[in-house]
Amino acid sequence: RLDRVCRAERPLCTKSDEVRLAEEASNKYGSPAPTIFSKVIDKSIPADIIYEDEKCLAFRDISPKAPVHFLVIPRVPIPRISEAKDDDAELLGHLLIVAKTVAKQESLTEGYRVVINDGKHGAQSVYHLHLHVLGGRQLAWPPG
Ligand code: TR5
Repeated sequence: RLDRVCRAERPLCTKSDEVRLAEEASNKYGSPAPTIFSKVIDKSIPADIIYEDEKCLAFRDISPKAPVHFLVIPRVPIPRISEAKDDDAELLGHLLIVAKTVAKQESLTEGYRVVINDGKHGAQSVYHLHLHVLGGRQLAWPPG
């Protein structure tokens, strides 16, 4: 992405690149490529949304890997956990609290698993940060 190239090779940046950097600095994540989850957030595609507030929403995974499998996503498009910033700490904590609240709402009284996949080795397929919450059956450990 251009912003990363510019940061890595700053002396080669043109003035317009600098303007772009300044604009992006005022918008913490610049303009990451919108993913399918942006369309879930703006409701331009249907999803089974089971919780929402001003910071995040939770919806059922379209390809569930357990009897209960939902995702919790922030409204701001942080691409992946490895790109979260220190000042995202409150938001990240909020996502965990929402995961817990919705798990209770889903009656996962015997326990559940919260997973964040990051990047290629983590098998992340959608680059909009999301917590998976899986439950309703005995889960194995370790994951594959
Ligand atoms: O592999 P990672 O961790 O990135 O997980 C992405 C998850 O998004 C997978 O479990 C997919 O099944 C799920 N997914 C993908 C789509 C989608 C979805 N869950 C709900 N609704 C979805 N829509 C409408 N479209 C998708 N492409």
